[in-house]
Amino acid sequence: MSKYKGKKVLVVGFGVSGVSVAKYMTKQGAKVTVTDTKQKSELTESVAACADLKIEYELGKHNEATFKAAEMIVMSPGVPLNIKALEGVRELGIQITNEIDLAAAALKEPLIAVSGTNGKTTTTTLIGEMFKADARPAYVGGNIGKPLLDYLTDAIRADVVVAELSSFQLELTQKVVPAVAVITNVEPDHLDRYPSYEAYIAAKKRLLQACDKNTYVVLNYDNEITRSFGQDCVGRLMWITKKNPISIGGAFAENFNGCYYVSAEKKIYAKIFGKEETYDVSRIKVYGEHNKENFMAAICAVRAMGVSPQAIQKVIEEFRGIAHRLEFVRKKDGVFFFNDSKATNPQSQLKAIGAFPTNPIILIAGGKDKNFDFTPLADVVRQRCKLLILMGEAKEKMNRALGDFAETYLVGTFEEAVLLAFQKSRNGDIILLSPGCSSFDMFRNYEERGDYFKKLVHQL
Ligand code: UMA
Repeated sequence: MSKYKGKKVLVVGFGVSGVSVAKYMTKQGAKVTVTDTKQKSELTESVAACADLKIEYELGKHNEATFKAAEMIVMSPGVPLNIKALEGVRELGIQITNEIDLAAAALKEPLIAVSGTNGKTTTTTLIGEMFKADARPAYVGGNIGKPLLDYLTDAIRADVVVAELSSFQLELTQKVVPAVAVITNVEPDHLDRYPSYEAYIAAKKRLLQACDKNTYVVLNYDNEITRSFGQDCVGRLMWITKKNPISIGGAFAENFNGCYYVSAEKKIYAKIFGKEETYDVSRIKVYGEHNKENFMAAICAVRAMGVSPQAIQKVIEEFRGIAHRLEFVRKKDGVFFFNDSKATNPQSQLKAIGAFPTNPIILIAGGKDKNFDFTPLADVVRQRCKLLILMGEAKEKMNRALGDFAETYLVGTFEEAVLLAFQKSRNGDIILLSPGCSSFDMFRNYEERGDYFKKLVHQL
């Protein structure tokens, strides 16, 4: 019998994650109540997805009494933990958890957990593809958009579960003990949710703290924060770096375990627990040098789990990237359009601009500000962007930080931004949507923003 049978479970937030929890918990025999600050009329998709389930609804508000009456509260990642209704709940001893932790507690298969500020979706996808190329089924979910609990509710069978985990999802995890943990990098993000950058780093570090001595831990040596995480790693550490370990020297070079990339040779060298291999990355089809880091992280993760080097090489040559991440949309009148809607922080924008070292760039940016400092972009904007087109809530702030470094236009609508970019473009230019902000001021999510951009571009 399920330990949740008859339990009063409150699901907070009724988006993708909340729906998944509601389905799982009703199947387990729990008494499920769903609360969301949105009205029922704004939640039609979620309500329809759960139409057959016996659920109580409290919509349009979060009622403190409902929180206090619950025996277990399951938070959606987008709901901050400082909402008023949660005050005083902990003292009552009510368990507060999330979808990821519920899944981790019930999973029988090894879990490969991937976090980091940038590159985690690509790395997660690559890991899944590498397993697939080795004829080993993998379930790929988490922050990538497919809830982990669906794997259990739908009784899917796979050899491994690969989960992209955001800092929001890690805030409440207790039961996650990954077989492999990857942290791609940590850079400023979500500063609207966290009181400080340190608090955001601490949330990311929870993945490291979840590891035990058997966990393979993959960290990026070239990122200051993840490099420092190495000191606190209790698991089997593997590094990724774009430097030759010999140039770093000392014990690091002697005991090197992981992957390093040699740009002049276009090769990734892997030294993984005594096994040495070389991967040729001269024919990869995705834009941007930063992708080498994603490939290295994925190679470490899957080699730790025994995926064959042949399967890995096949994916290196065939992988075409993920939607909304430096995605090539179209070439029109000699102008190239790229959709990088997934770039929701300035570091990610830097990588996007850096992916095009020669052609002039018309950058479309802006959206909902997450309390970022955009001044670190000034240099690349000056060097690489011939035009800046700014929109959304953050446009004035971005203009103050970057407007002096390229010809800049502030526009009112997304349509205007795309049209103006095209009017101002010439043969050989790159029109790049890389917002550096979240999309919530104008869209439901970055996917909707990217899809709309692609639609407008195809209409030109
Ligand atoms: N809500 C409340 N009370 C609040 C705040 C929000 O009830 O105080 C409600 C909203 O009205 C809405 C619901 O919560 O109906 C939305 O919940 P959510 O924001 O957790 O979104 P989900 O649809 O459940 O999707 C979540 C993740 N979203 C966020 O973390 C913001 C998805 O990551 C994830 O794919 C999905 O669970 C499955 O795991 C998206 C994301 O933007 C892609 N992630 C951030 C990022 O990558 O930067 C972290």
